Amino acid sequence: MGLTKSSTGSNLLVSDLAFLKDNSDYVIALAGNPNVGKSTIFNNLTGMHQHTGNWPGKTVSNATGNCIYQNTNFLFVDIPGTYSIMSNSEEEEIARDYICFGNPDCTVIVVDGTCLERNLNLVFQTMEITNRIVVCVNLLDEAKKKKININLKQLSEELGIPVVGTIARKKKTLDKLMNTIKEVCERNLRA
Ligand SMILES: Nc1nc2c(ncn2[C@@H]2O[C@H](COP(=O)(O)OP(=O)(O)O)[C@@H](O)[C@H]2O)c(=O)[nH]1
Ligand SMILES: [Mg+2]
Repeated sequence: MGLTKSSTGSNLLVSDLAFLKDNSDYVIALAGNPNVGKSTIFNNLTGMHQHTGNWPGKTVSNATGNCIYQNTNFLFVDIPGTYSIMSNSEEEEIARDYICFGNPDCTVIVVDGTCLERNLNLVFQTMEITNRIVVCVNLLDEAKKKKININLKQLSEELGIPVVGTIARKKKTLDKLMNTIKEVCERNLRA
């Protein structure tokens, strides 16, 4: 798509993250449209306190935090919300640079289960950049209230990538997500 590290000025970003990676086993990017629950998932997994809620500009830079799962140290990066890799705003540029050049071990695209279709744009764009990807269908409680039933297995088969359903506020629903992230990271080691 004609984007290079130097054209986007992201050289510094990539070297910064290479340094961060020294202390952890895997780096995991949390990406997705604004307001889908990325920071809620990030906070629940890392024990940190990123701002959550519905106001613009709340995550303007990449926040990082660690999560130890099954004796493995994962560094999570909560990147700003974005609708597209074709960025329009400062937040979207930060997100685009990270998705394209951050080279995480796994990119989790968090999507809103109440409006899946709109969210799939970013999933398709990211699939063109990496195959180390997990789709996290969040807000399943809200979807249920609206009588929206998502066939996660079929979605996974059609996309050809792992899909996990979550309710970000309920920590126990994040266990399957962690398990899947770990699998993707380890599969990559063997590949
Ligand atoms: N009901 C419900 N609310 C959620 C869920 N995940 C996040 N939220 C709420 O949705 C709002 C946006 O979440 P946030 O984590 O800030 O989204 P972000 O913009 O993607 O980082 C907050 O008020 C969260 O408490 C969920 O699974 N179910
Ligand atoms: Mg956020």
